[in-house]
Amino acid sequence: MTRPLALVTGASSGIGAATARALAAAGHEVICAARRTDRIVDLAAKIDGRAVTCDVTDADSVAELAAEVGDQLAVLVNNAGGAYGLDPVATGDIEDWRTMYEVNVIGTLRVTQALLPSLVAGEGIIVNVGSTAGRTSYEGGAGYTAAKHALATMTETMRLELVDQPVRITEIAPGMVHTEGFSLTRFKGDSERADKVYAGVAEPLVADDIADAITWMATRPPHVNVDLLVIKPRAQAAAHKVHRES
Ligand code: 8X3
Repeated sequence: MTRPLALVTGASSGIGAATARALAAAGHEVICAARRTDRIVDLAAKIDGRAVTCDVTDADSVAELAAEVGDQLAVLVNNAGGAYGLDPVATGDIEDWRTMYEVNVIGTLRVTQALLPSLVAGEGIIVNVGSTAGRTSYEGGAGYTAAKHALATMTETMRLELVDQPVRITEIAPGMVHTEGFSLTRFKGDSERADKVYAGVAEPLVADDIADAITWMATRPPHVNVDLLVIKPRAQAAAHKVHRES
């Protein structure tokens, strides 16, 4: 039997890799897209999927990805993204801001534009991986919160514009998720600072928690649009309100 086709960007690690595994377990053929070819080749082999090397900031690369997808797509998970730096606005690094906007916002736009016809043809769903950072602001986070707010607005706008089309437009907004890469990227490889983010938090979310939620969103019947799913660990009541055990 033909499996419905799913595509996950940023599938080389963390939430993306976990989501590729979860969608495959739920019966999808999954295209794993990311820049790090060796990682996605391994993952695709394990889940009987396909690996496509792709940089969402590169138009040619995304065009090749769209060609690999073909004319029908059931699930697009726009997961490629990330945070770079935690500087105040006054001293924020413009290149960090540019990178965050390029990957989280323009990258999602580029992939979405390229695949929208296939998603409409496949009565598909888009799951944009946003963040609680797209719903609130916090000191030092502005480059990232601004990008995730933009992503949230893009998602809402698309849902308005495509209301008469057979495609679902959704966002998942995770809070604190302990993955191998997120905080390490934010602190540019400084593992001590990265570890402090999760210090004392009994149970931060893990990538599988988000993958499970995305898979649930994607496997609802075609008339059910989960507009926005905000998901945080029990120990995190708000961005600033995290319970830590000393
Ligand atoms: C990750 C959540 O709190 O680091 O998207 O912005 S946070």
